[in-house]
Amino acid sequence: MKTSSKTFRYSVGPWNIHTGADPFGPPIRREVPFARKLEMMKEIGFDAIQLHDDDAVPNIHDYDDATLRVKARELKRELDAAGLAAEFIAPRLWEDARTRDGAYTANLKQLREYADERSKRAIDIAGELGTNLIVLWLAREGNFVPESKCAVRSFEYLAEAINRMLEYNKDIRILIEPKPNEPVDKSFIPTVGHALALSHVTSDPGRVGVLIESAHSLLAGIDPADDMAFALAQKKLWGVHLNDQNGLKFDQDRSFGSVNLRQAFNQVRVLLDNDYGQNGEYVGLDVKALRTQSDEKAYKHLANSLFVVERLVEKARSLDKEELAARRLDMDYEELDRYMINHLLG
Ligand code: GLO
Ligand code: MG
Repeated sequence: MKTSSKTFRYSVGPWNIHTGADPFGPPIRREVPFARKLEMMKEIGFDAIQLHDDDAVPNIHDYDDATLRVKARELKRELDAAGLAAEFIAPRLWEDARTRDGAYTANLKQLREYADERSKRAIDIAGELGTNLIVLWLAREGNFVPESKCAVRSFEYLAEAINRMLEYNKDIRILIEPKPNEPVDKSFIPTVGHALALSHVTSDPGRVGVLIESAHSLLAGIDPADDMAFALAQKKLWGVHLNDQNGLKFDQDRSFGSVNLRQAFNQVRVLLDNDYGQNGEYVGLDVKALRTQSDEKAYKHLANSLFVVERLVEKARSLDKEELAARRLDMDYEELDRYMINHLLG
């Protein structure tokens, strides 16, 4: 189900093609080799790949700085050959034992130093891959035990860590990807509002924006389209992770539009109406295949999500703008609702 003439440029992460393991069950599909993932992504219609630092250079701790750069350059050649750009690098600050108490907000100084070092390496890798975008999903920056960390000091730690990254490389831009919970219970940066407040206390707010994931907004009880609008109004929406989510549960990363099509429509509409993508931004997906999918069918969530975005673009373009304007003036929002539902059903 390949989409030919696309409106947006699309990106996806290698973790979105996965073995189906979850906290309650082991892998049920074969691991797909990285090169095959690239091939599949290109075939489905993606333009770029999102990478964690150790997706780019596996066993990242085995190399000195110079070898790390050599490894990253090898990947750059592989991506060029596959016809895929690198959208961003995200330091994976949640798997290593040294990040078990958070990374930038860990209580122990040597653990915070590890987070700094790891972030610098991610920045070096990004440079070699031809991207200046660094995504910070602040996975474990929060608490389970409220008295375990000083929340005020933690906010300062986050700003200081971002400042050190901005100072380390003057070209990078940082995209904070907020999420209210999971794996941590209570995150210090749960929403887009918090992320932008953090941006404003850094040394260079012009270089710190956000990446909004639909499911993360939903987990915070916020409409993702409104979150996107809020960031767009401030020219801070530099990335999105489109997916879907059924209520306030665990992070489901469902295929885009599979739970709430009208909500999905409004995300596409707000992106389209505000020229998202005109400065090179990608429409990123962060979706997982259902555990029931077989090896051969474990790519459909990617193709389907991309297809749904493009179908919703068509729906947004064919909206009767005069009808919308008239209903806003006469405030007949019941009629507007009927029109919208009928339009989406049609
Ligand atoms: C998890 C996040 C995660 C990030 C990725 C890139 O909930 O959505 O998938 O998007 O690590 O930062
Ligand atoms: Mg995400």
